[in-house]
Amino acid sequence: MSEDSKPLKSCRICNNTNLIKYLDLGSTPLANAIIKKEDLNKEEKSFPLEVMFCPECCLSQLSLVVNPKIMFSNYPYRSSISKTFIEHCKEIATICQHSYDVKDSDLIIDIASNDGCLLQQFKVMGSRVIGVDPATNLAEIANKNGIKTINAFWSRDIAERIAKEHGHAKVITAMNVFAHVNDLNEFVDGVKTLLDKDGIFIIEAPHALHLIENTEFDTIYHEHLSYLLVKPLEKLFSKYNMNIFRVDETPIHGGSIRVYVAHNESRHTKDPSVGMVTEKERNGKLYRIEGYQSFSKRVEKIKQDLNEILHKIKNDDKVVAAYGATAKGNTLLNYCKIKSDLITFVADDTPEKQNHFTPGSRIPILKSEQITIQQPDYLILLAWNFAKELMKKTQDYEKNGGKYIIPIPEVKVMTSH
Ligand code: DWN
Repeated sequence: MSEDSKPLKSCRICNNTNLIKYLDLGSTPLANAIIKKEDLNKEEKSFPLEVMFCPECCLSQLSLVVNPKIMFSNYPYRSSISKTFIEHCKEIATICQHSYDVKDSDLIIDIASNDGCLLQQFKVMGSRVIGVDPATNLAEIANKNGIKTINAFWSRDIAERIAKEHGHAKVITAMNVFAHVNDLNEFVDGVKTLLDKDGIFIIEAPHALHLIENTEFDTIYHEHLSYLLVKPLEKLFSKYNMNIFRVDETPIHGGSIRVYVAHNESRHTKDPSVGMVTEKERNGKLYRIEGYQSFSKRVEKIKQDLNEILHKIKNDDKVVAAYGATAKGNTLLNYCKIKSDLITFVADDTPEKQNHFTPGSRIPILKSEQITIQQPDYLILLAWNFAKELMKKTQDYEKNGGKYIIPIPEVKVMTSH
């Protein structure tokens, strides 16, 4: 793909061309395109951000595909910053060890392995691990940490290369990447090629059920091409003689599904969890466009409420800062048209993000020690999905009278207890 972006022509799972738009967040810069100080005078690229529903297979997807090379070749997000996520990775490795008999000699592949956060847990267990990640900066960090990482986008070629050099994989994981992929056929083809006959492929991604029910519209940005339900995924894997045999629901990232996939001829049998989750999707009216029609109104209300509260705080001569220079935060700030006159700085513990500015809203990103130093009156948790961890980290701030603002599912001022 040479151009910066291209319109979506048809559904990426069932090729249906009659897609229905149900949300338009306007034009926004890329969510992780943080800005260096010396580039503040440069114009930023913005792209339309619209969500379409496929009435055939029920997949929600963006109307536009931004060139992944622009978004992922150098990536400022580090999975290991959050202790909650490290614990989460331990849980996944333990499930594989205990429930699927992963042994020392087994090969574990993590697609979009970031800084090696998940593979570290499998390595500790003694497994052979290989990561694949397109971000050169992250692959460098992972390799330095002893996690063998191939710096490339996942593809059938990469899968064949690994199979030739290392054999087939017992477990292939794809954490927070499946929703980022445009060509799902190439992606699944690669997985099918490398996965052992009784191997398991595990996808984890935000569940569109929570996106809609909890108005988590800030998780909509150009990196997230698809908003996943189990039903369309079942349709996709059936095309590859593969099937979903288990689905776990997990609260991570605002509510995610962990989907376990295997070859049809494998020894894995379907358990009731799959039907239970599709039942929830059906009861949530997510298989018909009607289930999405109140969404944009609820999104609009959050914009209104957040602006009201931030302007009132400003009029009271009080100061607001934020914690978590998140991708989702950039959708929220840019859609709500909130800038540095309302939020003085965003704290973040990711070294790659510090001393940069947020895309569009151009708020300075500083070290989190500034929360104690500057003691703002309010702290908006843009990483609301890690609210518990952030509140624990800022107990002194709260003891000194600080208050938290949580923007999703509805704007609330709150304390940790
Ligand atoms: O899918 C994606 C998810 C998994 O991660 C990616 N496309 C992009 C990214 O989205 P995000 O930036 O909205 O994710 P998080 O995980 O909510 O980001 C948390 C941010 O908060 C990071 O920048 C790190 C920061 N943080 C921190 O500074 N101190 C987080 C914690 C827990 C902390 O203690």
